[in-house]
Amino acid sequence: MSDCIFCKIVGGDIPSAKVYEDDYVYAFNDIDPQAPVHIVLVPKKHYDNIKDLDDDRIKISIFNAIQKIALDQKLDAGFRVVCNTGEQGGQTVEHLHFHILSGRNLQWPPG
Ligand code: D5M
Repeated sequence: MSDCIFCKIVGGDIPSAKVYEDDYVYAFNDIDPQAPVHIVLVPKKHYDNIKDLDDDRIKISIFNAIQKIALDQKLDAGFRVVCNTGEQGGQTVEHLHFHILSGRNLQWPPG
């Protein structure tokens, strides 16, 4: 989608600090980190949210990427994966994405 921030990041039109990439997903450091490690993982193809994701190859890539990032970044003390969805879920960018947060004690339940 031409007006989507994350599509522009995937396409290289907006700069990002790349953490991981494969054929289907791209991960980069969040611009407004909520923890010492805060990575955003997105499918390269635009989906508004997880309800629209219809491609099993991308579903597999997402889980694969989370595992690889956790290992590569040595998130051994723990981490959290968050997929804010919709208005009540706190989603502000309407391109499916997963936050990977680590490096501090994360509270539960979230606010
Ligand atoms: O999270 C959307 C997230 O996207 C939020 O944590 C900021 C991040 N963001 C927005 N623009 C950028 C750019 N340009 N680079 C890196 N990170 C960015 P949500 O779950 O929708 O609230």
